Amino acid sequence: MAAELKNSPLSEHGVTVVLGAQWGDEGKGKMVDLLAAGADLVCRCQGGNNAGHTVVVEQQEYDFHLLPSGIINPKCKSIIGNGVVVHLPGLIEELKHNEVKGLVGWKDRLLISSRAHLVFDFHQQVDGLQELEKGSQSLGTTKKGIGPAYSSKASRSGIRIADLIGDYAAFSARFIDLANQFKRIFPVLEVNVEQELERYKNYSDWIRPMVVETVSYLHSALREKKKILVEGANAAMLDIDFGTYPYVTSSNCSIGGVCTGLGLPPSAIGEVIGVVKAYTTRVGDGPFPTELKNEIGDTLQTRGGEIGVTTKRKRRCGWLDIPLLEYTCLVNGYTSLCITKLDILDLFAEIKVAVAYKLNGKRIDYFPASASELEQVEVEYLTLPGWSEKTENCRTFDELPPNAKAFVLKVEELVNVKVKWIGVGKGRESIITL
Ligand code: 2SA
Ligand code: GDP
Ligand code: MG
Repeated sequence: MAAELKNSPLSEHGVTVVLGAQWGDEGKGKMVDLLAAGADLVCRCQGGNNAGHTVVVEQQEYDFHLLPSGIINPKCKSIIGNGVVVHLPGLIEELKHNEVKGLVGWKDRLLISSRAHLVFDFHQQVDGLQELEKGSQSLGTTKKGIGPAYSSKASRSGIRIADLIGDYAAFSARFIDLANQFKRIFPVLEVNVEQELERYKNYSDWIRPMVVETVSYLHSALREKKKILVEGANAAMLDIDFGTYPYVTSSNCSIGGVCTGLGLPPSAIGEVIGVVKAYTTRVGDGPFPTELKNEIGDTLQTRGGEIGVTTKRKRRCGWLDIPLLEYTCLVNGYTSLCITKLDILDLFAEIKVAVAYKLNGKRIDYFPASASELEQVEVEYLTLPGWSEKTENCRTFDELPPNAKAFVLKVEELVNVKVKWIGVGKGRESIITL
């Protein structure tokens, strides 16, 4: 079992939240796994199995999509909250796949909200068809049915876990209605209703023991002063409201999603950790001001192993973007930062950091709301000297090369939030606590 993280902010007085500060894949999974060693509960509040969170323990690499990254920890309960959309075949597959890698005892630790909505296979098919229809305007979704499932939820025809484990005849009728709704829009959609209903009957028996009314469960945990950790999925720039709309996912991946996705009031929230990759990546389409479509970008991609955990797509890479971080900090109110993947920058002679955006030659003091405006910004960079030294084995801030320290302190100064952790490798041990 992992040792408790030094400087852990987990407290009996406030829920600790881990959020992605860029476009996702910042290394939230690793941070959550580390913090989970001291947690009683680890919760997912939004998204679905579009997310891909990697945890590396003694050379074994686990990938989690719907499961909270704390699931490995034998001492804490893992909760899939009401704001998550759940594809049950995907969840079963994920459990099997990670069992092979050594995940044990999850049955006693996994709890699922009765209010969580279901993602059906036809939602996934529709996701693919919608992308196809958009052609060159496609969003580059993961095709996991996330958009269509949240659309069903918002249009009030969605089906929840509570419906599945309740009256099966009522569930069946709603399933048929929902499938027909989509078939009217997409006549090519293939849904074998009979087969699906039979399959879901089995799923309902399988899932019943794990289903909980998680709002009261969480609030009793709060009263009992349990240590609660929330794992954000995706990231602020993919937030349906604050991200680069329409190139976003369909949930609130910023702080608001923690409250709505778990039934927690803002007053319950304590530390908000923003996880920041030392450079920027994005997977899928949409504007990306600091993107490097050159050798430097290719080097970041290969050195960083920047490949989607869910879809295996190559991630686009670019320099760190401070205006973006300042913006997501406004929305999320980070109380501390964790900078990850500093080691990936080890070999660069010079490292650039975007410090301002200009439009029509003038600096702007807001983050553009429209994708087309964001595409037009001119980026102003600060160039910092690299350190050309391996940082992977550094375990204290003092052991880092001077220029690496200066990079971290510069980010801290520019974003104006304390950096409390620095990642220098994939494994649990590769973390520096400040
Ligand atoms: P969706 O499937 O409707 O949520 O896609 C909408 C946009 O959100 C992006 N998105 C992601 N971006 C980064 N990481 C994600 N998880 C996987 C990973 C992604 C993968 O950990 O690598 O494997 O490709 C994630 N999930 C959704 C997506 O690319 C679209 O731009
Ligand atoms: P998440 O979606 O935010 O949980 O991140 P992903 O798991 O999608 O992608 C992050 C990748 O970076 C994973 O392969 C992690 O194992 C890896 N990683 C996390 N932190 C570090 C770090 O500090 N250094 C290096 N080299 N890799 C890291
Ligand atoms: Mg990821």
